[in-house]
Amino acid sequence: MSKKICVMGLGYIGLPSAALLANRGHRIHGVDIVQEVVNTINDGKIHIVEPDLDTFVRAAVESGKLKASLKPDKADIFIIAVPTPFKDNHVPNIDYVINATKSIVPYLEAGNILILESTVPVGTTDRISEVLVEESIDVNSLYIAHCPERVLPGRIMMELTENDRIVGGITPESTKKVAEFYRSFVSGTVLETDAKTAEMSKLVENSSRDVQIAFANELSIICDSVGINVWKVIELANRHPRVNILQPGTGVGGHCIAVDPWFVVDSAKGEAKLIKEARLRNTYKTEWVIEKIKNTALLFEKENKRLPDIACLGLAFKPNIDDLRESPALYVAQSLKKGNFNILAVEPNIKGHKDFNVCTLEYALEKADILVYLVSHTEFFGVDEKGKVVLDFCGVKKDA
Ligand code: SAJ
Repeated sequence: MSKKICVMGLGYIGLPSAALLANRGHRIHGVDIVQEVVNTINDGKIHIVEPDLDTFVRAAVESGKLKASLKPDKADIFIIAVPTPFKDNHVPNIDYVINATKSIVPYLEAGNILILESTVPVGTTDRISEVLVEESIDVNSLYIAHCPERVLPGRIMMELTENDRIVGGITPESTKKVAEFYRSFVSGTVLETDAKTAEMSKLVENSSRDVQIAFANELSIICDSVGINVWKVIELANRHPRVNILQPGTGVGGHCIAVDPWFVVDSAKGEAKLIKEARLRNTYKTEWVIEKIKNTALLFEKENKRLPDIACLGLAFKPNIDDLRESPALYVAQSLKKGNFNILAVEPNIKGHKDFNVCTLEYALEKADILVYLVSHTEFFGVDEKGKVVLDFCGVKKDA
């Protein structure tokens, strides 16, 4: 049955969810605090890049099922999908979640569903409930649950419906009601639990990936120090039926995996030692990459009596996307530039960048003295390196 749904936050999760639900026949009132975002969406356009999202948003707006606004409205279901960053000391900042909650207070009615999709520290869903009580809302008349988003940037439209979902309510009745809603559009399994368990499950999914990537990154540093090809070692070790080592790289970027482990560290009262160390190792890997490039450049300078032109191949936070959020590759290129090295920045997925004259791959291959692979974009495999000095941090030359 068609519902009126108010989606708070029209970013990487809120907008795809809003567009998907509108295309399933629901009436969506999307809310964002940025006027430009609201205008763009109401024009049927998008402000983020994600495969197929433009088609979904255009169809949703043209059909009149999706409208964006700066203010919430009455609805049957409220979905909060706002960012949860951390503060300077890695302590989680849930201000956006709390503000979004307070802003819907005037519109809440008995029987409404309130879903928190943002990734949050353990206890935040209960905190929402407390905030509502403080605002004189009868929370017993609402269904409140956490249903963490789990979609992979680049595959969002697909994974929104195909992934299994976890629903954890503040009461068993809330869990049941919210799970029922997700079952109406998710083809994956909808798993029921309580709010705190749902919150922790989401955090450990990303922490688990961070720890595994840290293992691969540490391995890459060890292999480098003893002169072994890490990609070959991983390929061979992964032939064991119960071993599945991930890929080393320039570091861990994006808005999720490098953030969520800190939420666990914050909740764990000193016990999250491995998770914390993994996070620090992944950050260190990026600094190690910078040092390696600098040393190679200085050696070149010694031999050639001039500083080399360094091609930084890839700026995005992972392969084949245009997303530069918390990108280690971008950080490497920026740090080298700050250190007065000559940088040729190549990123086939973007048009330009404020810090660099982004050039074509062909130009960089011709002009550079040192080629540095930072992101394994498809375009970089098998290129003619013209005998240049090459540093590969992301496995473009795995088999070399
Ligand atoms: N990375 C490696 N080696 C690998 C895999 C990834 O260095 O073997 C790096 C990537 O290059 C990138 C970073 O890790 O810099 C993160 O990329 P990712 O593809 O692992 O994940 P995200 O950040 O795009 O999305 C993650 C996903 N979580 C998991 O796979 C457990 C996604 O499902 C979540 O919804 C998303 O975080 C989120 O929003 O929390």
